[in-house]
Amino acid sequence: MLIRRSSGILPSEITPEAVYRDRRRLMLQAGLGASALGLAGWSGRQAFAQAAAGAKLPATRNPAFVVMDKPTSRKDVTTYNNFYEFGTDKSDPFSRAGRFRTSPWTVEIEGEVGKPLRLSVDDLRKLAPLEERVYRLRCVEGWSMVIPWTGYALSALIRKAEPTGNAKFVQFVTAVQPDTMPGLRTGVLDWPYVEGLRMDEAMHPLTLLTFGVYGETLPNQNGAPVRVVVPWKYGFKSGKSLVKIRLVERMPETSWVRSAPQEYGFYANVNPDVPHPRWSQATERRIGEDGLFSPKRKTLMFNGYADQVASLYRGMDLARNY
Ligand SMILES: Nc1nc2c(c(=O)[nH]1)N[C@H]1C(S)=C(S)[C@@H](COP(=O)(O)O)O[C@H]1N2
Ligand SMILES: [Mo]
Repeated sequence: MLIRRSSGILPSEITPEAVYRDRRRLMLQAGLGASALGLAGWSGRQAFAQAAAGAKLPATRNPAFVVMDKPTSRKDVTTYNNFYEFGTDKSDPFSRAGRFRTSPWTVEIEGEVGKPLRLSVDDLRKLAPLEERVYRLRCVEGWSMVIPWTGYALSALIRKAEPTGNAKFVQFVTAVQPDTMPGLRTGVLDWPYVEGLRMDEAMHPLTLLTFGVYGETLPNQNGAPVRVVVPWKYGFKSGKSLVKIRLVERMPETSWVRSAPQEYGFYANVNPDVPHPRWSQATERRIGEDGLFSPKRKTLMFNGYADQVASLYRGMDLARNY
C-alpha cells in the first residue's frame, strides 16, 4: 500500500498553530488579555479556528432521514467515543483530543476521477446545502447511539470530481498527527486509519459527509473537521477526520480488515444473524438506557435501514461477505 503515515499531515499544519500557541502562552503569562494579542492582525485565522470549535452550524432538518428513536444525550455522544488515534478507552478521545489541530485543513479527492479536487474544509462545507439527519449508530462492540448529524450526501462531492468508469470503490484516509495523537504510539492499528466503501454504497443517499453534530461543528473527539457516517454499517466504517477520499478500481485495504480479517470484513453491514467470532450481534445496549433493568435492544438488519439498502446486496451471501 502506498498510503502510509506521510499522507496525513502537511508541514503547513504544524508551524502557524505552534507559533500561535507559544505566543499566546507568553502573552498570557505577561498578563495580557486576548485583545492585546492583536488576533485579527497576525493570526486571525488561528484565532477564528479556535473560536469555531463548537460553533453553530445552521442546517435544515431532512425528515426523510430522521429516525424516531430518542436521540442519545449530547454528553454521551461527545464523551463516549471510539477514536483509537487518541487511545482505546471510551473517555480517551474526549479527554485527550484537545490539542488536535483541525485548521487549516484540506481534503483531497483523487484517484479515478476526471477532476481531482483539493478543498479547504470551509469550501468543502459550502459545496452542498447542509442537512440535519438523525441516524442510529451501531458499534461492532455491541452498543448503539442515536445521533443528530449535520452534513450532506457524500455523492454530491463525488459527482463534482467526475468519477471515471474505473471507479469501483472509495477509500477514506484519515489524519495522522503524531504530536497530538497519543494513541499512534500504541500498536493497536496501522496508521493512518483507512476505511472504504463500494462505489454504490458511497453514492447511496444515506452516506453522509459530516461536518457537525447537535447543531455545531464536530468536536475533535467526533472526527473534526469532517468525517463520513454510514449508518447501516458498524461504526468503524465511519472514518473520522478525513484527509483524502480516493476513488479506486480494486477493493481497498482497510485498517480493521488488515488487523483482524477473521473478525472484521470489508462490508461490515450491521447484521444480527452474523455473530462476531467472539460475541453475538443479536442485541445491543443503547447508550444512556443502560440502567440495571433496561433490557437490551434487538439489533435490526442493516441497523434498521434495510428498506433503503438491502437491494445493494441482492444475491450476495452476507455471512461470507461480513
Ligand atoms: N479515524 C478513526 N475513525 C473512527 C474510529 C477510529 O478509531 N479512528 N473509530 C470508529 C468506530 S469503531 C466508531 S464506533 C465510530 C464512533 O463514532 P463517534 O465516536 O462519533 O460516535 O467512529 C469510527 N471512526
Ligand atoms: Mo465501533
